[in-house]
Amino acid sequence: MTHFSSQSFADVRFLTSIFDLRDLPPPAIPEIAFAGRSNVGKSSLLNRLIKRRNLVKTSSRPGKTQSLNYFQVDTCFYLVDLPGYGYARVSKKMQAAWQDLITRYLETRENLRCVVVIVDLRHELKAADLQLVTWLRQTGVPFILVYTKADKLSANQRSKNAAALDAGFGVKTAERLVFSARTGMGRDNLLHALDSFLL
Ligand SMILES: Nc1nc2c(ncn2[C@@H]2O[C@H](COP(=O)(O)OP(=O)(O)O)[C@@H](O)[C@H]2O)c(=O)[nH]1
Ligand SMILES: [Mg+2]
Repeated sequence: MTHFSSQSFADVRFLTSIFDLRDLPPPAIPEIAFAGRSNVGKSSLLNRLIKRRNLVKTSSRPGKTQSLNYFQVDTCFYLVDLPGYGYARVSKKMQAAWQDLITRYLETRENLRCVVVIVDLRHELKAADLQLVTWLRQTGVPFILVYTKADKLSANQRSKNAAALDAGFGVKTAERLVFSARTGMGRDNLLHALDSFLL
């Protein structure tokens, strides 16, 4: 059994894009989902995690990923890139459809072990992120918060912003980590955290 902390992702492959939950792969192996606002750096985080340059397509054009994108790591688990939320320039109807898809997925997916909620360390607490975290708590879905794009801030600003976000989300230091897809900062911590959900 391969675990995250082995850090060897011998075989990571794109499996499928899901637009309809009836098409989800069989829940035969555990999965970890990655959620966040559009353009937060979700795909970049995934690529850094699996050490693939651009297996997960990144884009400077927000609001692009509209499907659940499945990646399979060896025969052991799935990583799921969820559609980004909170992109103002898509219609309200479209946003509602996305939210409905994600909510139903998170509520019903039996092999889902953890949701990685990714937020931008540079920004103040956003309502949509707090809403998701609150909902995950209420629903009882395990999650971990990742504050990303840390390379864009000084060490001082990092701790200041992280403390403000901690207070806003109501999390302890152990329930979140600081990350950078650009430098790889926080990667090991994230691997260890995810490992504990896969055991
Ligand atoms: N400096 C820096 N830029 C990042 C980081 N993560 C993502 N980006 C940039 O942010 C933009 C959006 O990234 P992407 O991964 O496509 O975001 P997604 O929409 O959440 O999947 C791209 O231009 C990335 O290069 C990071 O940790 N540091
Ligand atoms: Mg993306």
